[in-house]
Amino acid sequence: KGQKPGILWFTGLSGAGKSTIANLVEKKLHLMGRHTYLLDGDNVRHGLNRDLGFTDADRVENIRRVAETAKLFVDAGLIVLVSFISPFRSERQLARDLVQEGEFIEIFVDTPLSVAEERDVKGLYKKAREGLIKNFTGIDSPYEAPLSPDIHLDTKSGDSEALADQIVAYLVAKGYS
Ligand code: GGZ
Repeated sequence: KGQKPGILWFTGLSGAGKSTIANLVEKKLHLMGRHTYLLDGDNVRHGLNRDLGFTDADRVENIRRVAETAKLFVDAGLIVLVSFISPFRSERQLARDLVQEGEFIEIFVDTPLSVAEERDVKGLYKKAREGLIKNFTGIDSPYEAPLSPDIHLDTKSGDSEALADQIVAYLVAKGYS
């Protein structure tokens, strides 16, 4: 059985659905007998990166540390799922350059701002529009969409299961089974 390690790097706006899809993919990988680890704001921004906020400089450092951490898990042989906005192309490229070619899979969770803002599950967009949250991605802080992601997810259907299946199919085709 193959145990190829790698990084599944989810990028997209707040509320795009990154974490929902990443969690579903992780479950499917477990059923396939793969050892995984999920890095996201919940387990990183409250611990390792609790000194960082949302200025450009802090986001750069957030993603740099996350990328280095993901590389350590790859060294340990795991499939790492990384779920952060990761708004800057240059930092996503740095993350890619830390591992072997083919071990970094960039997944663009392409939910338009209008859709994420309309859903506003956590009410953060409303707060950002009211000026209660500064430097909010898509409002007053930039998001640089991937130009050539390895996987481009169209979330219009809202079918997270199908999107997770799309990622697993890609992995199987690349020898990750
Ligand atoms: C963007 C913010 C901000 C600002 C708090 N801008 O939807 P969420 O709540 O759960 O996910 C968002 C999360 C983004 O953190 P990341 O570590 O992924 O960002 S980055 O990769 O840019 O470093 C959102 C919440 O934190 N949040 N303030 N100003 N998102």
